[in-house]
Amino acid sequence: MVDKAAARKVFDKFDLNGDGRVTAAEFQQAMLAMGDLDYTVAMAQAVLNTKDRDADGTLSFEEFIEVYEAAENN
Ligand SMILES: [Ca+2]
Ligand SMILES: [Ca+2]
Repeated sequence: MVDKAAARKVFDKFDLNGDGRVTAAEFQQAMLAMGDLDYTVAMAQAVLNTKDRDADGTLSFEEFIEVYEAAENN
């Protein structure tokens, strides 16, 4: 069961421009900000590709939850 409030806080950190969508560039920037300095846009794009269910090129909050959930279970 996902803690949606906690996931929302993380999502807000990733959604740098606050438009409710996380792009690959935003995803990478957030990973860098969290100290993962080797994280590349290509890596962010790979995550995005597997979770972007509606194929709009960005992660919505609902799509992001899956990433969050996967990270939590790691
Ligand atoms: Ca955004
Ligand atoms: Ca999407």
